[in-house]
Amino acid sequence: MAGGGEKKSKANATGGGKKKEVKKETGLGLSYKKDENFGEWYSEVVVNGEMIEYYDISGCYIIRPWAMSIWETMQKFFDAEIKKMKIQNCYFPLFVSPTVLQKEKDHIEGFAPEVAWVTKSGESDLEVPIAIRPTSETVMYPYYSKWIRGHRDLPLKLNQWCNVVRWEFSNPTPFIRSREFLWQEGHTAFATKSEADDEILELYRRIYEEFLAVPVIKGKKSELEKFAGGLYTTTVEAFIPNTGRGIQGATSHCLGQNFSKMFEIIFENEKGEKAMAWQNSWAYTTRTIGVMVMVHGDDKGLVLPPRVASVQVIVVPVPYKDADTQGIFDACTATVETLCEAGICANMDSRDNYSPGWKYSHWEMKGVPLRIEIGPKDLAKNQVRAVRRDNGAKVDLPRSSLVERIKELLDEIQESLFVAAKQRRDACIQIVKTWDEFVEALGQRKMILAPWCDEEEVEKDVKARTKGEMGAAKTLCSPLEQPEIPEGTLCFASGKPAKRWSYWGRSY
Ligand code: 87F
Repeated sequence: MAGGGEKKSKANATGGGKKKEVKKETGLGLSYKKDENFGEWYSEVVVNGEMIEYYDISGCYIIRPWAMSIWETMQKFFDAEIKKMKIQNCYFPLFVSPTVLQKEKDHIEGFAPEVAWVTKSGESDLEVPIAIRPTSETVMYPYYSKWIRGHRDLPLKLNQWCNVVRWEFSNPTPFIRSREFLWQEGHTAFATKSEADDEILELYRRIYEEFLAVPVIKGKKSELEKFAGGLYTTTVEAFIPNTGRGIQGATSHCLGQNFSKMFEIIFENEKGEKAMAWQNSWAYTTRTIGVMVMVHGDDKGLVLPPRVASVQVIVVPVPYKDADTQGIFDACTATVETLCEAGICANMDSRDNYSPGWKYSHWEMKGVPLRIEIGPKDLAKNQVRAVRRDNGAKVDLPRSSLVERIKELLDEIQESLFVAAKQRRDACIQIVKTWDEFVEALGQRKMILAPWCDEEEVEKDVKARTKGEMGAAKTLCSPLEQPEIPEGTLCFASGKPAKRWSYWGRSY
């Protein structure tokens, strides 16, 4: 099918009886409801909200300006923060030679089916096929080996913003699981044992909570779920109440000396002895945007937190019959100017081929946090009407104190999106002590906090015992902030003494 993606056409074909009234009236609106068909709702909302266009290669998506600007906002924040930490940006090639890729063979083994290869140039076969990076350890670390000679070369702290390709086979979803995605990957090397980077994990938390208004839990991955190449993995975990699934939001690995052994990242320490570097790596991806859409979006479309919205305020003129149309348009123009001068991202929708009602639906679909309407009555009273996207609340504001009030409103929206999302997430958290309670909570799509013996075999057993149509349960993380474990607390699954609290559930 030309230019069409798998999901989009399906959405159009199977819309059936669930079409909403608004769609008939305006040609806008969504055919699926978030609570009724979450998967189709999500596909529709990212397309109709103009974030994504489907592409003719499955699992690949066009990121449109409306979504790219969100990525750029997060990138600007994160990039400035890591520069304060003396982390430097660089760029390594997209292509990996097979010999270098093989170097990491122990843990590449499980990942091998996902590696994409270039085998031809034009009509002729390449002498040696070339892999496309799924991650850049094997690309970067040979050069770390070359550049790190003495202890004065350390620490080496590099980051790159780039795309990676992982040829996923299960259920491609825009932002959440795509075959090509954007990320930053940080790779640091130190002279002494480094811990997985707490500072970076805190930046990831801030991206989710302060920018995307999505609550996350900082935690440590289990042995089964960690990156096999490292000593341990930390994570920020989000939760999608509608599907009852946890989702890894970003990750930071303590690699120990595993890679420096493999790649011979060896330096002479202060005593003149040979030593191996200690390493961390960490990443967050465009998945962040998908999580935000899933958490905040509603039946009218996207709901963007003000801090990441490229348009924070949309001003819509509401002319009426023979009222002073020019006066209304001038008031709109002046309002946009005033707001922009104050650093608020405001725009006017001055198109004359659409009605105000159509424009309301359009900007609601795109998730703009605040709408300002100016009609004849507002003009006469020297006021504007502001309408919140998150809760539909309407308030009339005098033009004299507009900037302060709009700033307050945007802050309030940002805050209340987070509070509401946290309430919904927390309502899904269930503390369980026994297997029966666990099974019941899983059936209710909960994010389960349970005392655990922290044994790999027991997690494998839980997976096996919960296998089914919806997918097995696994650990999401052990929260870094651990509730107390009273003496004698037993593991919910094995009955052995519990070592720590862990979150469990189905996941993306
Ligand atoms: C897919 C294909 C080949 C994940 C893969 O998390 C290799 C891999 O090594 C692979 N999928 N991984 C693990 C990535 C680990 C690590 N890399 C740097 C990160 C953070 C950034």
